[in-house]
Amino acid sequence: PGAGRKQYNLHFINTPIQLSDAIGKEPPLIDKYGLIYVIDEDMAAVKADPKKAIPLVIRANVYDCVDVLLTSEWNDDDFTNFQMSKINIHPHFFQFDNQASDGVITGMSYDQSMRSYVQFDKKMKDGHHVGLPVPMNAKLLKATKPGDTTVEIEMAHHSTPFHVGADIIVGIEVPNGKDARWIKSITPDPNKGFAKDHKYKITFTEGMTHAHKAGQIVSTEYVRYRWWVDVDVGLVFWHDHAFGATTWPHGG
Ligand SMILES: [Cu+2]
Repeated sequence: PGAGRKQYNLHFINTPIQLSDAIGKEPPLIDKYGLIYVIDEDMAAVKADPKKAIPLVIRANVYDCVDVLLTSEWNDDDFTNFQMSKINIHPHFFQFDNQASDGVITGMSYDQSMRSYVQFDKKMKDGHHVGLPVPMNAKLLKATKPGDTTVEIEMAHHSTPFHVGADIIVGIEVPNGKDARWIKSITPDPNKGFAKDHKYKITFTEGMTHAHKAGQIVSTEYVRYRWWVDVDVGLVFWHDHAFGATTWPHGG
C-alpha cells in the first residue's frame, strides 16, 4: 500500500560542461562556468569529466512518489549571482502546493531555494557582508559513531548559528551517508550571545545512522520536495528558477 518511493539526492554544482566535440582543428566547446544538477552518486565523475555533465532526467512511474533532496555547491560570486547564490527546482506542468513543492522563493511562501553548503566565508565591505550573509554551514570538529546523539561543530565565521528545533544534515556532501536530525539543545546557548570561537555542542532528539569523519559539513541548506505522480504527464521540463536569467545560459 502507498506510493512507491523514489529517492534522489541532487546537488547543483558549478563545473565545466563540454557542449560539443572537437571538429577538425576546432577544439571542443566548453563552458568553464557550467551550472548543472547531478545525482549524489555521479557528482565526483561529472566533476572529473566535462563530457559527463549532461542534463539530469528524473523518471517516475504513475503512482510513484518522487522524494528529492536538493542541495547546492554554487558559491556567491560577483558576476553571475551578485553575492546572493540561491537555487531551487521548478518543475513545469505540475499542480503545486506552493508551500511545499514548487521551489518558490517569493512572497509569503516558505523559501524552498538553497544557498551553498560549501561556502564558509564571505566578501566583506566596510565591515559588513556584501549581498546575502554567510550560509548557515558548519564543520564537524570530531568524528562520530553510528548511534551518537551529539556533535561538536564550528560554525562558518559570521554565519548565524543553528537554533533549537531546526533540522540539520550531518555529512551533507557524502553520497548515501547523510544524517538529518532535529536539534534538541545547543551549548553554549546562542540566544545568550554567539560563541566567540564559533564552537558549539549540539544534541539531537535521536541518534545518527552513519559514522562521520571530522571535517564533514553540517548544514541547514537543503530542501526536500515530494512529487506524487497521479497521471502520465509525459516529459516535463524542470529547471532552476531562483536565478534563472544567469543559471539557464550555463545549463541550470
Ligand atoms: Cu520554470
